[in-house]
Amino acid sequence: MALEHTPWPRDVAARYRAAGHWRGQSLGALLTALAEAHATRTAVVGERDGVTSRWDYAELDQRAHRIAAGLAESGIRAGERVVVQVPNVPEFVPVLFGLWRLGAWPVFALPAHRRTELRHFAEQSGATAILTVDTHERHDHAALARAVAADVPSVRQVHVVGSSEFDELSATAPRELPDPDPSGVAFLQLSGGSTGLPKLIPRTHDDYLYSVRESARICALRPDSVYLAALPAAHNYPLSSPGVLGALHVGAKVVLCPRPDADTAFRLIDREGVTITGVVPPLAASWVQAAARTEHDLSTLEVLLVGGAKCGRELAERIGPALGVRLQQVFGMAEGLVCYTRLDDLDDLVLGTQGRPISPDDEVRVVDPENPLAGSDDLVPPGETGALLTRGPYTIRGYHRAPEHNALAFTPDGFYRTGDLVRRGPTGHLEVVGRAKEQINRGGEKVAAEEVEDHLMAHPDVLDAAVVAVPDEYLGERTCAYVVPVAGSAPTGPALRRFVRERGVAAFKVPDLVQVVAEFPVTGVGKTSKRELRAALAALVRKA
Ligand code: OOB
Repeated sequence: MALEHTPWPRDVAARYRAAGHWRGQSLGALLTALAEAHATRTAVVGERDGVTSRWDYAELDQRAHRIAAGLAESGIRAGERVVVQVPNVPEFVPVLFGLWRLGAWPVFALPAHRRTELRHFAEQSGATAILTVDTHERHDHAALARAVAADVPSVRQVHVVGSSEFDELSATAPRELPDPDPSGVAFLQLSGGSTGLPKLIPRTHDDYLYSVRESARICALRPDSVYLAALPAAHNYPLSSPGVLGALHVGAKVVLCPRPDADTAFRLIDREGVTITGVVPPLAASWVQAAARTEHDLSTLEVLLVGGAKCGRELAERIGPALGVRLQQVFGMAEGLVCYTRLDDLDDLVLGTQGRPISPDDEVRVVDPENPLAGSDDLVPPGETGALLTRGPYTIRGYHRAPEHNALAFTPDGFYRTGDLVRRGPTGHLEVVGRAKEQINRGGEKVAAEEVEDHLMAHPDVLDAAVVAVPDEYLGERTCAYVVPVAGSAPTGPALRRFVRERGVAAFKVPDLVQVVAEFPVTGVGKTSKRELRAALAALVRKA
């Protein structure tokens, strides 16, 4: 187990327990407590195939018990990994709690992921099952899951929400199952990644529940709050910041939005009396525009969280007036650290920063941005830009089964190198000013340059490839792939884009632009430096 999960040092863990951050409650036990406290209050509202379901806490609890028992009966054991690719349908919630009750670890795929990514998640986690839906947005997810199961020997089962098999499984009589250790791993989240395919992030019951509880408090969730999960709920942000779990934690109502477009979201905000939701900046911009001409009543909406990518000041200033909400910026990462602007912060902080950490025990270092391995001795002066390092009671100490990557991604004393460039103000609020990692943030969707380069390099006509960010008015950034062809070949942009798509990857990773060039520029001493190459190309594109 040591390689799979790098635990916090014993004395540090004891400190987090003594401080009351880690309370020894499992996520399954949380639902039991919620069902006792709020039995008849509505917990989950969602739509699948045009049918709306509305479950109270007692029913959610029952469903989770039955799914846990059904999965146990089908042979899934505590500690096994289950790749979950379930979009925003109501079943998402009882499926999660069912797995948690059983002590199996969900591996959270996004609906956009395709064969290559799912295969990687299954292989990397050693998953024994995939849990999915039949179709979603015209894509056949059941067929995708079966194809992956055929490729990955450890995967023995595929369960499809909405199938008769799953209905039967969900009708299994509940049974007593031992409560998993709250200090153990509860699930694997995905990293945005900057090298190769996404890394898997082990989060424990204890650490996750701490971030959920504090997020709910910081976002002022109450039992009569209504949270709309507008983004795919499996992502850390809509799941826990404060998200689906934050809302459930206080006995509030969660509404799962099948698509994040303004028409769908506004309809649900109006119908369900939504009070709070979270979006990425491009979505915030489109909601701001749509609000001017909507016939839906948005007056119940109190707070709009915006994060996942930088929300520029201009957009930030438009959000409150256009939507009649208090803006709350959130800067977080699946690895842990989450920062929020506080609801009572001065406007200047709310509009101009990405917030401050959740916990007094979140440790933040802002270090020399030129030195990728900077640690404790390389702090920049207060207020200056540097690379953000962090450790704390809900930030992991290592990725799942990735010892070599861990040696680079974490300092010897356990700080996570976020790859973000920030400035820290006197109030502790952070302003995200850029990025040192080789990742493109496409409106909140993270694309690792190297991952796309590897796909391009697999094409027989491609000699070399470099993927860089291009500034984009709507998404913030888009991807541009620069390609040097093999002598005598002439690959075209459309052909290369099709090639990447057909390798079975999420559509958001297919390069937005492809430029075929004769050669990459070289540095003064004639060496090809990929880092400088990217900077030069990015500058070129910006000028154009
Ligand atoms: C969230 O999580 P991830 O894991 O998809 O991405 C994390 C990365 C950060 O390291 C940073 O580069 C970027 O996304 N990011 C932001 C940002 N929020 C995230 N960059 C600038 N401004 C922001 N407000 O994206 C995530 C997880 C939990 C809560 C919110 C977002």
